[in-house]
Amino acid sequence: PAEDATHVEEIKRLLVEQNAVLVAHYYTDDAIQQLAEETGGCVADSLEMARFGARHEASTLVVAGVRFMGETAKILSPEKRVLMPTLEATCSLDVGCPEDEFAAFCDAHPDRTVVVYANTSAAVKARADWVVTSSIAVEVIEHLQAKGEKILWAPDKHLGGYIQSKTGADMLLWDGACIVHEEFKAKGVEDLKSVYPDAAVLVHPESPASVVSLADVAGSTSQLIKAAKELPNRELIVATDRGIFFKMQQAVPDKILFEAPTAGNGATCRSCAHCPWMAMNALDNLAGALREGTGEIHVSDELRHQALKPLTRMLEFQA
Ligand code: CIZ
Ligand code: SF4
Repeated sequence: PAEDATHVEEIKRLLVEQNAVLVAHYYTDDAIQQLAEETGGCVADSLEMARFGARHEASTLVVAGVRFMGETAKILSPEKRVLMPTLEATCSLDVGCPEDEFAAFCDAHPDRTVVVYANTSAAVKARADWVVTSSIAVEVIEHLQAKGEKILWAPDKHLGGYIQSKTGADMLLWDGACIVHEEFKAKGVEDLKSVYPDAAVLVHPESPASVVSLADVAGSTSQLIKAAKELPNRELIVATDRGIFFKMQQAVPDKILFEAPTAGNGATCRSCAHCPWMAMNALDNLAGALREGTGEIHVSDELRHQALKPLTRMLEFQA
């Protein structure tokens, strides 16, 4: 619509005027991902968003995603102004792991190395020995296991269980889940697979184990896009937020992508596999943030220093 075009022009102008760059997650709306691409920003998973933002010479980062992504950007780039289209965009993993309860859990298990998923608040990261994203979680846990360490893992129990099954590590799991991925149903994937027997199944490991067990490839968003390119299959059944289809279809224009069903009867639910918090990022509030300077992320110096340690471990481990 005309209104969108007006917002797009305004955002492009403000990005230049304010020496700002747009960093967007794969799960945001197509229009936002497209704008990030067109303006020299990036569309990525949370690890690459953080790296890109830290390396970029812009003085303002506009982070289209959810709260923890903005916080991570600020922790890694304290000298930059970090804006988000809305500060209301959170994550069920973050919400389900409050700092006080998490600290008590850690205190009760002092013999364990604390590894937290990136989808957590700065305060929870501050309590951790390691932060990981789903792209490198298995490798980090293998590394710790080789040193004989026992793990306390938070917050995603499905991802934790998946890593445990891959590595055999001793992991104590926090009871958290992603409300989007938890909805995928094995029965629905099996039914779809019976209609398209040659389709490969791609699953993000925030999904239940019964769904991951059907996967030809389980991995992070960036790993799933890579797999879509490398697999010979022409048809792909994809169990992750449908925002990923924008970049995945670009990567494999000739392949047919199916959303994995979120209902047991095999019917594809058009609205379930989309994160309600990612969906809060829109062209109008993005333009508003740049115009008014709203949605700025602040992290106290103390918290920043504490959270930087486990984040730096992650970045250095991968480098
Ligand atoms: O589910 C999410 O929020 C993911 C996959 C985040 C990320 O990019 O690691
Ligand atoms: Fe959190 Fe799930 Fe949304 Fe990702 S998709 S931000 S894990 S609720």
